[in-house]
Amino acid sequence: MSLIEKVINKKETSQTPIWLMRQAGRYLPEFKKIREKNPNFIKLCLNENLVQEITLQPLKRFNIDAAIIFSDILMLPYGIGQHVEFEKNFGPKLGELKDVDLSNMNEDKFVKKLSPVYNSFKTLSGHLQSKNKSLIGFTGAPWTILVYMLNKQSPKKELDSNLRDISENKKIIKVIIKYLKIHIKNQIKNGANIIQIFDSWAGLVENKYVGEMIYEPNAELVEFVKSLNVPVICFPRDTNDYIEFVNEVDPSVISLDYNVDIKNIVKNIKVPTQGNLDPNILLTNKDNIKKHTLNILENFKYHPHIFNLGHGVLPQTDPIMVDYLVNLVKDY
Ligand code: 1CP
Repeated sequence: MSLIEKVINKKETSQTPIWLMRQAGRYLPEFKKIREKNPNFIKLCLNENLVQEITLQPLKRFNIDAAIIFSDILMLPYGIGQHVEFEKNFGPKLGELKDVDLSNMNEDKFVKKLSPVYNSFKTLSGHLQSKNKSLIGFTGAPWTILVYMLNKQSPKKELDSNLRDISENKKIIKVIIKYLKIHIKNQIKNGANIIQIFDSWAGLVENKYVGEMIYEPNAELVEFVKSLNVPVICFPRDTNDYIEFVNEVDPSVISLDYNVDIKNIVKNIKVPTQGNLDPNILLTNKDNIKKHTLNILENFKYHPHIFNLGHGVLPQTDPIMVDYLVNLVKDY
């Protein structure tokens, strides 16, 4: 059993494992080199050899406890037939959802389209098992996927008008959940030991719709992952009540953003936690990184905890600072 699985299953607190959201990718020179030669991001996510190489890049550099598959939450809209591309210095650009012919989509077609992703899990899984490290699979949460599918690009800080029709949203979320379950099932079948569900835009939902747009869809997926005997980490970024989220959704682990009051969390949340160093801290200096890291470790000393950031590693991060952070946690 890997160290992360010990924290989750056995509530181990003697050693704190660490991995980082967005640990593979944009801040690593060895990734940028590959990316330059592969301008089509979707194609890159479907290139089994390169996915393996990129997924393992951070493990070659740092003493981290898990690999997260190099892929993207937008492989789901791609899989059901929505046009998805990534434009340099802009981000994702999606086609119209109304152009997607869902009556012509089914489980077999979807799995066939994403089969290179599942093959990558198979190869990586064998490799990581021998090193006793976890292989993390992931998806976006239904609401966050819906945001991209309807908004067709990254959202702004407030909710765009095309996302305000709640009954229409619920219909689309049903379809998203159907294919998310297929996507999760195939990741697990091919070797994912843990699933993380990214609800990166949970913070955009008005309070009165949090039940329908955040809690219920996450709870349905959590129950599904648990039924496959795999732990599930939820990351409802910027949601206004993590304690209520845990009570309603019951994830195996709750991943915290960097705005939460961790003392209150330790007091009121029983499930293992993950997080929550502000990724901007990695852009400062070693003394400051040490101060903030030790503060998090002290607060979670008696609570099962997986060290991570409060959101993804920023592109301008110096890998030397990441190495420094990992060693701090490992030497604690
Ligand atoms: O241009 C490039 O070089 C591509 C940059 C990039 C990378 C490296 C994108 C585009 N996606 C990824 C990989 C990725 N995405 C991973 C695997 C790597 C790892 O974590 O180590 C993961 C887990 C994701 C997840 C993801 N994609 C999320 C959830 C996490 C988060 O950051 O909130 C989201 C929202 C996306 C959408 C996405 N993918 C890429 C971009 C530029 C965006 C938009 C982000 C935004 O709207 O702010």
